[in-house]
Amino acid sequence: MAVDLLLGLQWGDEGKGKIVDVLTSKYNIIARFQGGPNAGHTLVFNGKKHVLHTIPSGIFHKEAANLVGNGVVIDPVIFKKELDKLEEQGVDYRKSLLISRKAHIILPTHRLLDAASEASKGKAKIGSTLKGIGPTYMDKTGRNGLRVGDLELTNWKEKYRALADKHEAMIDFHNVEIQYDLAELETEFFEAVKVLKSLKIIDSEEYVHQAQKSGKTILAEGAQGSLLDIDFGTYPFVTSSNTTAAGACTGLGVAPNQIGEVFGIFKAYTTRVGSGPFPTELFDEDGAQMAKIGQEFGATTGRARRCGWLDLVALKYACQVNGVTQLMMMKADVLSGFKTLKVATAYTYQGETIEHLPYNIEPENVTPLYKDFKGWSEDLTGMEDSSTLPEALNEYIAFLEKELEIPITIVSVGPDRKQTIFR
Ligand code: 2SA
Ligand code: MG
Repeated sequence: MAVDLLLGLQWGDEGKGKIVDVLTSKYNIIARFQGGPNAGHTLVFNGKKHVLHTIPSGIFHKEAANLVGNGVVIDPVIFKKELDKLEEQGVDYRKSLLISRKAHIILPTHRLLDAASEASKGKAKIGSTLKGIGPTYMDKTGRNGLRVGDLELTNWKEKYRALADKHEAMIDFHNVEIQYDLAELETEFFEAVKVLKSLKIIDSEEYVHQAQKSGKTILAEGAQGSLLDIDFGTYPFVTSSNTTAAGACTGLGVAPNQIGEVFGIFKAYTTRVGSGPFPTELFDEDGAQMAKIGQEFGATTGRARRCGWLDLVALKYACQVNGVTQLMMMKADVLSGFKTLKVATAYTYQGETIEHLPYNIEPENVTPLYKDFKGWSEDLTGMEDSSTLPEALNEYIAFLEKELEIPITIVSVGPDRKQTIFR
């Protein structure tokens, strides 16, 4: 069986967690393939909100297996907290949660290094979630990392110590004030490692391969968004993994010719949390309305998200890089009540009109060109059927489908599982 992918097409927070949860009943295995606890995947059902960071969004479904793939970076401390929360809610994760031996471990000193690196950059900081993501992937590609499989070796603490000592020297090198008590952080870390080691640790690429051979269905769950991809995002204001489709191949061991559907998730408008260029960003009442109605705050850090109009130039680029086969439009309900909606269809770049994403989309380089759409006033949050959607919204959707040449198969009209309209 081919592996289906679900990816964010913007700067993250598109609502991937919600859709994975909605689709999980169709899959045997849900697998995360990149990122780590920088992610915040929000699920709402039975009147309750759940936020997952490292654990796949299929965990609330008893029948599904949930795999943390080799491309993911795991902070045992945050992971343990997530497990504790699941336990409180009566979720029996021991049978269904699987962890790749080849996933890398985030050390306490990786978090400190992240903080030191950001502090040393001053105004040019990335706006990292400070979860140690960048430094951990640096150690992975630098061939110094500690992996889950290492924890099974008797001398893993020696490897840990050598790496942590090196990190301390690197923190000093940044020459910024970082307050920390490493002994305290390590006590918490070693406790959490024990918990991690008690889980089902597997050779995940073999597991995925056998699952495919035996006809099991797999959904790969992306984290962050395509414009935060280390290669194709707005570098250096990106995360440190491949958030795009190719990341699922390297982050799970799935061959490229084994990819099936690619579900591209996007918000009906755009948000970004952290630094970096955002051509359609709004600094007016419209932006404030999106932030307020859409409750646009980081699910991991609580930071306010920046808001703006939908950017079709960037969205086309993301569809192209990922090979999206179906689109899913989120938070359509948040746009109710706007008199006019705008979609950026091109940019003015160096005096010319362009329709592709150029190398540099800093505000001084690009000016978005907008097409106006009539808004709608109807409250969508109680709607259950696509036939009830307002005409103006249908026109908005039809325009996007025509421009992107990909069908929009889901329109989300609220955070709850039930507020999902299939088309
Ligand atoms: P990092 O932590 O080193 O990966 O940060 C690098 C950039 O990537 C952005 N980033 C994110 N953007 C949106 N959502 C993310 N997850 C959380 C959420 C974020 C939060 O779901 O709301 O709570 O603030 C996420 N993770 C990383 C980050 O903002 C940097 O721009
Ligand atoms: Mg999020």
